[in-house]
Amino acid sequence: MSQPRPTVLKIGGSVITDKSKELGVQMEAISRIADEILEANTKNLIIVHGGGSFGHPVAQKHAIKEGFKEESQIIGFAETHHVMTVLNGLFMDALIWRGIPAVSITPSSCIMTRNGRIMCFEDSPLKQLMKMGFIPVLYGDAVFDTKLGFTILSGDQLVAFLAMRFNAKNIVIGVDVDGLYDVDPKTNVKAKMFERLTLAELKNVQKLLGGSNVCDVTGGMANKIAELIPAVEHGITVLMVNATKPRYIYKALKGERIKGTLIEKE
Ligand code: IP8
Repeated sequence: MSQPRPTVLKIGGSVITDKSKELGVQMEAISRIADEILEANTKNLIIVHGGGSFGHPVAQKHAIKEGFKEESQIIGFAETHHVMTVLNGLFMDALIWRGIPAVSITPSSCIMTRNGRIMCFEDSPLKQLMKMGFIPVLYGDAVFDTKLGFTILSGDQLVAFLAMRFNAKNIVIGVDVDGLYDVDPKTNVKAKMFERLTLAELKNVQKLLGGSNVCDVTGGMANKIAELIPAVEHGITVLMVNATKPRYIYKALKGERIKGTLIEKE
């Protein structure tokens, strides 16, 4: 029997961490989201989470994204990767102790980038996990790069890559705002949320958006859009919802009607 096309779920770092303090975790959010994932019981799910106040401040401090330039960055790379494994461990705890068969896949061990773009991905373990009914969990990570020595791979690049590689049906992006806006809703009360966007409209929105204003080495909302465009071109539906609100991830995974931004090719 052929397997259903996967769903790729991204949980933003701003949802599961407290971006106002370094290494601040939002354990309640992690637990609630794990409950929602358990209840939704989505077949063929791949989960990716972001770095939030774990990966970003450490990566920024040591300029890891810019690549290897000096010896002092070596410990910075190790620290960045380590704090991501710590955050991933907290997320994995919440999933596994609820009986969700989640298995963590460490991006720095199976992915190499070239100038920041995924160049090779050893995906046999991930394929095997999926075939056997496990839920792979990946995350934005410090990775090795053939040109830069090392860099930062964003969870967003990973989400789009995995969705295309595994011919996903849809991508659900859980963020800390209600969807995609014309301007940053955290700093502009007049911000207008898009309920539905076609690919052509998304490309226009991309031009409107700047980077995020909090510590985010991978470029915030504008980068998110840039990464998603190829996936939408591929025919993959994207739904962006507020994962800080209870039941939104559950409903998004179940395909229920929900406030958020739906992005489709046409
Ligand atoms: O939060 C970046 O992942 P993102 C992870 O998905 C690190 O952009 C290590 C900064």
